[in-house]
Order: sequence, then structure tokens, then C-alpha cells
Amino acid sequence: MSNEPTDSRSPDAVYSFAAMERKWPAVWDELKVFTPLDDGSRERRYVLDMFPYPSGDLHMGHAEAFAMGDVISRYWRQLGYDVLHPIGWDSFGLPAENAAIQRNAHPSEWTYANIDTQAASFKRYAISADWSRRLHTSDSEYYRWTQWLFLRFYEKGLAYRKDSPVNWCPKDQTVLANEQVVNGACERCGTPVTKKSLNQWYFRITDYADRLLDDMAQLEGKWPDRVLSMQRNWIGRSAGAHVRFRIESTPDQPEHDVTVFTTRPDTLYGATFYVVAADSQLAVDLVTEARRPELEQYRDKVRSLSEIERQSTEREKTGVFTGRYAINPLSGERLPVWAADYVLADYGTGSIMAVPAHDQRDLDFALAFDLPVRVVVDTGEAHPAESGMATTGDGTLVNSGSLTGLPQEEAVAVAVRILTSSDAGEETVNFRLRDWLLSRQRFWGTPIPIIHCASCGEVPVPDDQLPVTLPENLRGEELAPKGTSPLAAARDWAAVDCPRCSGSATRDTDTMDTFVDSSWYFLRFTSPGYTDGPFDSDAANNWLPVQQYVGGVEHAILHLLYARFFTKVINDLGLIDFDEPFNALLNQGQVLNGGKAMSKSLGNGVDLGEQLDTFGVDAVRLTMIFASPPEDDVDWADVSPSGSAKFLARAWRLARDVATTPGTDPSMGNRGLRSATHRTVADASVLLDQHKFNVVIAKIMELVNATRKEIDSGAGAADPAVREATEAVAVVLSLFAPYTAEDMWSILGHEPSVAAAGWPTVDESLLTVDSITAVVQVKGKVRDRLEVSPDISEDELRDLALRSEAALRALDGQEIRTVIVRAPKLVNIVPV
Ligand code: ANZ
Ligand code: ZN
Repeated sequence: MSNEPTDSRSPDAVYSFAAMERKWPAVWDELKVFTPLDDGSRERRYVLDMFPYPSGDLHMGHAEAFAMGDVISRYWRQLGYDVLHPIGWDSFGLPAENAAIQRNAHPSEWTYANIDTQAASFKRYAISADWSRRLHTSDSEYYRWTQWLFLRFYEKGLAYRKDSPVNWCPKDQTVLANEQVVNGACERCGTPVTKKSLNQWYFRITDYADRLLDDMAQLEGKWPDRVLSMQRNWIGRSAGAHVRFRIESTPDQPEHDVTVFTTRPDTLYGATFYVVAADSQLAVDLVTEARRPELEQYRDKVRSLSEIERQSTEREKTGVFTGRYAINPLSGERLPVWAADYVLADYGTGSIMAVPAHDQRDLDFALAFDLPVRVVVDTGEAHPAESGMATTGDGTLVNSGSLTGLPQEEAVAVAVRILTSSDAGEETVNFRLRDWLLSRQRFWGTPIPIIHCASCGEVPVPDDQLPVTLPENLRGEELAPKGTSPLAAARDWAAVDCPRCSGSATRDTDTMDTFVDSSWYFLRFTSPGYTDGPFDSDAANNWLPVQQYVGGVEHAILHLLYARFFTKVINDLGLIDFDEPFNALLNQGQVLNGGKAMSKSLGNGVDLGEQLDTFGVDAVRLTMIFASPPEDDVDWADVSPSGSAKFLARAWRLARDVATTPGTDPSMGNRGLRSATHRTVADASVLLDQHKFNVVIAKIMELVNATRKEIDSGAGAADPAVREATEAVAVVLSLFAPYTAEDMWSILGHEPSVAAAGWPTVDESLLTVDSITAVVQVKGKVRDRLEVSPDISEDELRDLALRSEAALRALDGQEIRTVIVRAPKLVNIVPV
């Protein structure tokens, strides 16, 4: 199949994907067919693929994902839109750093070598990208603006520092990323990982929780429902109430006011104890001196647990009594205050009123420590203390003072009213979403542009001193984290003069989470060379929101949420006039092999390069797309790239065989084939809008067959309808198999590129059915069939029927009593 070509137009020319792959990339580069005009002369459309991480060469997963985005951009280009389809690399991150440590190199060496490899593969794969807009987030001309944006967030109070726990290996004295903690132990030395408190940077994304949630209404129907619901759960809005409790004084401790967040204020009379998060400051503040040692011991134990162990519902409940009592504001009842690890320090207020009858976690705790269980909502179910099951259903309030007798829902409202009027609480909304911890004790990331000065405190690096670039002289082990960021070890780099007082100061040595880099790259693509800001506002407003975003569902939560957050903040900064970045989202499926994800350990990986060498780029692309709708997985064990290659050769031979010249008027061509062509194009438009790319390919296969049939057994290759059909095949195929389509287009005598051909115009009159069969019966028996127009009148049909020789023969001279006509399909002639 990769034989060398003879002259394409000669009758024995053969399809050679290798020759096409050598010929066309240079032509596309030179014609700049994929560079948008960007002059406003055409309506703009922005198609974006989630940009790749340079982990090695491209793999089958890339081949699938990027094929889908490419179909859409090529389709929209054919429709006449000015399409922006850029490409770049998300090139900061841990793998480069680990590779550099192993190879005693600088992370940039590995990173940029991989980028070059991937770029070459993308070009071969014929991604219709505008290469002139290529960017890499690890280029200082890019991260300069990541730093600039950070400083704008900082000025708005949206970037701040606070102490927070990190994974810590006590043996290596090293901060560990979550992925370096394996089963609760350090990946390198196996020592159990503990938590250490470190001063870290956060983005105040919680300020935007409401908008992030509410604005999802704009995305309804345009993003997959699954992604929207994952985002909703992550933001986790819950409506409830704050309730204030007073903690009684003790001989050694003063009174203390505390607040809980509850979604069930109706159950206030069922609270039998109070729990504070053991790892919170509040626990330390509340505990009596007599109980302090016990609490400290317990806190140590809690700290040594991994997050997974702590969250496990299987685990037995543990806790310690603090020696204090809380007063229920409604009933005046005294509740013992416990410290336990099932209450999270960073959710709600970090402490709860425990209602064991109606909350399973509280019930488990009550049963473990022999605390009372009081039913306050009668649901008709067994008593929780006996069944071990908290009851959460609807019912009537019991044992609840003035709430007694109320239906549950009404009791919520009444309880809130009482709390509000007695100033003991109020309605509130709570979010699961936490602020975004963005600092990493890592080297290969965007340095945080802050300087720490003993006398001035945190001082932002002045804009005109950006970028703060990474040192280039660190290699290998020097990059390994040692308790703090490796940048702290680069003393020359870290030591600076304070921009405010000129005293000696140090740079912040943390770098940013790589999700920061990818939260605004879609803006930079609209003006990648811009030097007066992160992007040109006009360009961004012209192109965004992205009309079609394509990427994996693994980014359903964080990346998309962060990008939405950045967009809203940048909108608030007045730099853009839209506040959602991605109008539509398509999640492509995975490529499997034999029912399982491809992996080294399973040995079921398929090498993309080998597939391309064997079958050609077009066949691999076509196979990916033909296998299933884009959202579904493709199992490489079930597909046939060789079948795709055969089909492509078959399509290509149509072009070789066409015997008319470009511009030949198709109107005299075979009407059946013309109809098939126009119907295929019309159907393809509808199907493409619905992302049913695989069905479009099936339709094209049918049209190729019909065209071949016309050449072989109809009017032959000189039929103008054959040219019309073959040109349509080339244009539609250009979305899926760009090399083959380009070659066909040129063999058909066209220039300069099929990508500029324009989508074929559908002649509506050819779509209508041009004849249907009417039957002529004599005395109810079919005697003749007539091809008639579907809108024939009854009179016309009657006249035609009465001229039917077959019908007259059957009448055999009998006189006609009556003629029943049901236009357009039936005439029944009844003799006397
Ligand atoms: C009393 C109560 C009674 C509750 C009842 C539930 C059922 P969501 O829906 O997830 O927001 N809670 C509050 N803060 C907590 C924390 N920091 N750690 C663990 N649990 C916490 O859950 C809110 C409910 O979870 C709150 O309502 C509180 O228990 C608990 F029959 O208050 B509830
Ligand atoms: Zn200073």
C-alpha cells in the first residue's frame, strides 16, 4: 500500500499514503491554510483542544482526541468561518523534574526535546493548527504573564498565604506531592507520611463559588451533563443554618461562643452531644487543662493518618472528651463537647451539633461512646439505638418543645425563625469548595513573584521586573526538594534587594501549581506575541468564548473550574467582556485494547508510530473516528485500520478515473447519483452538528460505492454526476482523511487546497423524491405500475391509468363501471 506512485492521473496510478504524507505538509505550511485571517471579514470560530503535556511522543489517546477537534475545525473552515485552532504545550510539571534528577540534567532539556518530538508527530498527523501561535507555558515570555496575573489577583486580595498541612516524609525531610504518597508511605523510602504545617499560597476561589455555580445555567445542554453535575458536586452548595452555642465556663476556662453549620435545624432538640474537629485550633482552645494531655496524644495519632484512612466510613469512630459543655440555644440542654476526627476542620465551621438519631456518623459515635440517642422526627422506623440505623426520612416532630407536632419541612422553617428572632442563628449557605492551594515546593513551575522582606513583609515584584525567571544552572539532585522548594537552595537566585526599602530580602521560593498555567492559555492564543499584557483584550473579545473545547473527562473538575474562575476574575479586572471561557465541551472517549485501557504493565499498548507507518495517517484517523461516536471509547482490538486504508484507496481511485474537466456543469448528469450526492452532503451537515462523525463516514462510504457503480455500469466516468460526487467525497473526506482528500482534489484539477474548497452547496430540488410508484388495479388485482410525480393530481393519475395497455388488456373490452383514484399511489378500475 505504500508503493511509490506513478503519475496520479494515469489509469494504473496507485494510492500511496507515503507519497502524500511527504508531499502535502510543506504545501499546507506554505499556503498557511490553517492560519485565520483574523480581520473580521468572516465570522470567527475558536476550536480548542486541551493542550498536551510533553510526556514523550504522541500516543493513541492523543491520536483520538486531536482527530475529533480537527474534524470540527476543518468542518467550520469549509463552512466559511474564520477558524482559530491553535496548539501549544502545558510544559511545566513534575515529570520533567523527576527526569532531570535521574539524568543529571535541567528540566528544560527533557521538556523541549519532548515538545519537538510531539510537534513533529502532530504535523505528520495533519492537525489543522495555526502553528504560528504555538506557545509553551514554561517559556518565560508566557510565564511572565502568569506572574503578572498572579499579582493582579494578589492586589484584589484573591491570592493570600496561610498555614496549611502538607504531606511530609520525616525521614527524607521532604514535602511530598499527593502522587508521591503511596499507601500512606513515602514513594522513595517507604516511611509513613505525616502532615506538616507550611505557609502556603491560596487563590480565594470560594469568593466565586456562587457565580461558578449559577453561571452553569449558561452551559446547560452545551457541556456534557455528567461534567456539569461533577462541577456542581465539587462546589457542593448546601443550604442550612448557623446555630450559635455557648460553651460554659469552667474553673480554668472562660465562656466561649461557638457556631455550627447544620442542614437540619429541625433536629436541634435531638442534639445529645457536640463535636469539634480534633485537629482544629478550636479543640486546643476549648480543652480543659486536665484533659489537654489526652487531646494532644489523640491529635498526634490523627496527624499520622492518611487522608484516605480518615475519610473511610468503615473505620471505627474515635475521639476524646474535652471536659466542656455546650448549651443548646433552643432547649437549654447541656451537651458534652467531644473532639473527634470524623468532623473536618475545614468544612462548615469545624464543629457540629451531633444528632445521633438522624445522622449515621453521629449514631456510630454515640454507640461507640455510649452517648444518648433521642428521636425527634418520628418516621415510623425502628429506634436507631436498636437498629443501628439513623433515620433520615420525612416525619413529624416529637420531643421538640414548640416544634413538636410539626411536619419536618415546616419545622426547619420554624426553627430558623426562632433562632433568628432570638439571635442564636440564621439561615446560611455552605460550600464544599475550598480555596485553591496553588503553591508547590517544586522547581519546574512558574516562580511566585513575591519578595519577603524582614521589615516590609510580603512585597510584590514590580511589574517592570517581570518575569522572575527560573535559574538555569541547577541540575540533577540540586532539583530535589529538601524540606522546602529546591529554589531555596539556589541562594544567589533567592537573595534580592527589597523593592520597597532596598534592604536584603528573599524571593518566594515556591512555584505555582501547573493548573494556574492552564487557566488562561486559551486567552494567550488569541494574541500570542503580545508584549503589553497577558493578551490583547480586543483579540480575546473577538475570539472568545471558545466555540468548541475538546478534551478528556479527567479534566471535568479542576482544570475547567479553575479556567472558569480565572475567566471571571479577568472579567472583573475589566480585561475581557465575557465571563465563561468555553461555550461547548466535547469529552472524547479513551482508546482501549481488548476491553482495557492501554498500559505498560498489561502489555496491551499499541504504538501510534507503528500504526501510522503501517496504515498511514489517514487510515488511523479515519479508524478512530469511524469506530464510534466521539464520546465513546474505541477498542483497537475491534477496529480495522486496514479496512480504512482500503476504503481510502477506493475513494481516491474515483478521482483518478473521473473523465471530465473542472467546472463541468453537473445538471446533465445522472439524476440518481446527483440525488445521492446532495443527500449525502445535506445529511453530513446535520450529523456533523450532532457530532455523529462516524455516521458521516458511513454515508461517504455509500456515496463512494454509488459513484463507482455509475462509472462501471452506468454512463461511465464521463458522466458529470461522477465528478460532482467525487468532488463532494473529497471535501467531506477532507475533515477526516486530509492527505487523501488533498490528493483527490489536486487530481481532480483543483488548486490550491481542498481545505479552501468550501462546503458543497446542496440543491434542495435534488433532495426531493422525484418519482413514486402508483399501482393500477383492475378489480382489485395489480395489473400495472406507473412512475409518477409525488404531487400528481387525481385527474392526471386517472388519465394515465386509463391509457395503461396492461390495464386495458385485463379489462378485455368490459365496460368500466367506476374508477377509484387515490393519488398519488393507486387507481382501481372496476368493470360492470
Ligand atoms: C445536625 C444534623 C442532623 C446534620 C441530621 C445532619 C443530619 P452537607 O450536606 O454535606 O453540607 N457537618 C457540618 N460540618 C461538618 C464538618 N466540619 N465535618 C463533618 N460533618 C459536618 O452536610 C452538612 C451536615 O454535616 C451538617 O448537618 C452537620 O450535621 C454535618 F439529622 O447537623 B448536620
Ligand atoms: Zn523591605
